Amino acid sequence: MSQPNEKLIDAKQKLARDKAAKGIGTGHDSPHQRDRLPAGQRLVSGWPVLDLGLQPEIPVNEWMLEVLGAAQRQVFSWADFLKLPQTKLTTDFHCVTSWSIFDSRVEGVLWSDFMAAVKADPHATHVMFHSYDGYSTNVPLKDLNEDPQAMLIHSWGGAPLERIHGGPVRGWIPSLYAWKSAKWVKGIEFMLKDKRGFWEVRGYHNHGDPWKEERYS
Ligand SMILES: Nc1nc2c(c(=O)[nH]1)N[C@H]1C(S)=C(S)[C@@H](COP(=O)(O)O)O[C@H]1N2
Ligand SMILES: [Mo]
Repeated sequence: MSQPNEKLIDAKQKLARDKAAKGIGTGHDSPHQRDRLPAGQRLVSGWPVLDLGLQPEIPVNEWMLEVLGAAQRQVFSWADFLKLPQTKLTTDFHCVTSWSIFDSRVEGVLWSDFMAAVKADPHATHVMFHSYDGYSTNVPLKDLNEDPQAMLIHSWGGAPLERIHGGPVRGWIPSLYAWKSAKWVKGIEFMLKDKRGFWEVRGYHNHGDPWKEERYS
């Protein structure tokens, strides 16, 4: 398939708008206590696949990661990316559609190590992740910098990240709902002010903290 699945996108957008209109899942105060399973989530055994109906295939020798926006432009090839410090972590992952998975063994580059390798404008406040399927998602730099598990991953469960899950490289931000973890990442844009990404303009919450149930807005 070479076109996004518009029916699916419209249905998800409608669901988000309906819930938001009823005040469901629009966020609530919570002491930021990190119950391991956030409210409204259930643990699943497999790892579901969600996308826009496109699963781009990018061979690693063609894969590139561009740093753009309020930063010195930089392009990482696959080899460049693997030269950055590599870290293995075991983390949880929570999707707004209510599934959660525990104990994913992931490997890749910690956000803090990525930041050390790029020259971002110190005034940048947000990042837009851009993907090979046309997807995008915005994340405050504060969340990335304060999540010690925020990464760009290339491996999951001890094997290369499968294409269906965003390989060669995807974002991995366990402190936010999974839609903030862009699959098939091709660009990281530093921004001096916030701008909404693909789902954020279609009724999803702008922030997406699972422990505050920031699902829709
Ligand atoms: N490039 C891209 N990244 C994406 C998406 C997408 O459609 N395209 N979907 C998001 C959503 S809504 C979710 S829930 C997770 C799903 O990741 P998974 O398919 O590996 O479970 O990826 C997120 N990242
Ligand atoms: Mo999602």
